[in-house]
Amino acid sequence: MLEKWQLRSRFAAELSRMYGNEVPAYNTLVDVTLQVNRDYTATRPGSERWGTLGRISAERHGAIRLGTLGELRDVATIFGALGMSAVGFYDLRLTDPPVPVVSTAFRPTDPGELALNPFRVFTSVLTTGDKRFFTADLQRRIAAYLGTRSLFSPDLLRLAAAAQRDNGLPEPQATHFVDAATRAFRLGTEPIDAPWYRELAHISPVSADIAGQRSTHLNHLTPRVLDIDDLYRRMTERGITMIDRIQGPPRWGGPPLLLRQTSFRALAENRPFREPDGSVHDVPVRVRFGEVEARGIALTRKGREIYDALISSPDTAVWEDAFPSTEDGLADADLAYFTYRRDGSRIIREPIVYEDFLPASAAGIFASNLDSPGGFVSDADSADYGQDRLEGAIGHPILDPFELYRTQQDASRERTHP
Ligand code: OOG
Ligand code: NI
Repeated sequence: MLEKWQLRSRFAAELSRMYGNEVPAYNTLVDVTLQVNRDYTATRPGSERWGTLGRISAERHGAIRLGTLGELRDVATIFGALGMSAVGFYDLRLTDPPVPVVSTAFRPTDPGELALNPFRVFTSVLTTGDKRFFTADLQRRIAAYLGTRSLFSPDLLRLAAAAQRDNGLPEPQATHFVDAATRAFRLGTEPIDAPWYRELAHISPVSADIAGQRSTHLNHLTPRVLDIDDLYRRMTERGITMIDRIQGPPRWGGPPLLLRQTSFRALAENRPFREPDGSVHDVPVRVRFGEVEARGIALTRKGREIYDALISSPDTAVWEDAFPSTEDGLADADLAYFTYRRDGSRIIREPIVYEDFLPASAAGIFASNLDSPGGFVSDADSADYGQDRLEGAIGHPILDPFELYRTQQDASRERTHP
């Protein structure tokens, strides 16, 4: 019997292999990431407080984009079988620039499960009903198109339900399940309806990527690096053009905060497009890319408010004024989360690593990797895509990341009492 975490860990490894075969620059990114992490841990004693080299070497997040709440329900079944729950609600319609999606992240929530394998997937759903992007006529045609596709085979969903129910799968079902789940996120090979894709791409490239084809695909896969500035330098030295900056706070004198990410644009990939006269020809499409991230300490709501107010400032001094530059200072001011354990008569405090995402960085990732921003039909958005609608599809409440960190902190404190 393979437990859920073993299925998760196999799935993450299979996706990584598939993505590496299809997007070779991803393999370079993973190689350089491993080198940076080895060098970092070798020269910085205590760096395993941020995660063991074993966990970090296997650590990835993926991103997928779906068209409907029905597709979200199916994905929740598949990820549920892998021990991943929906955490956090991200409304990217509110970011600058707005993106017509709402998102959540599927991930393990228990610290023990995260240590076994922390694989997470940022999952977005197209807000087809958003009047700012789509006219009523186009909304109808998008819904009709999406209504006729099925992303996941009945076999895959049946195995997922069985794994969910039995807390894992025996062989050979486990292998079938992981293979089928991996294949569901491969780049499609079926010809794309050219006028339809172009019509959507003209309005919003994200909508074309989501609703312009009959399948979904893994959009990027992100390894975790311990020193993202070093990684950025080494990738640039290898001749890989990264986006112009690292998203998130600048490098500063204090402990790493939340999340810093950067990415490179993938090369254009040829996709078959079918014209109305029936002819099929290759068109270069840039959708898949490579991203890398450094994870730091999880901030409390209070810490997060400061962070959000500063996020556009590249000036290190501004950050050093606003945040205490030591873990003691962050803990005393209740700005960040920690765990506590007793070692003899001493209490040892460790940072809790941020396991989630940031809407501003997510919007930046969407925007930096699309060919054009797309336009607006009008400025009123009456579409209802709140958290409760996603929860209805998923069949569970979306968990609040702050609550998860606080519960972990409080539970660890409890255990230090004799
Ligand atoms: C998801 C973008 C969000 C991140 O790391 O913030 C994301 C997407 O491009 O579909 O992956
Ligand atoms: Ni990402």
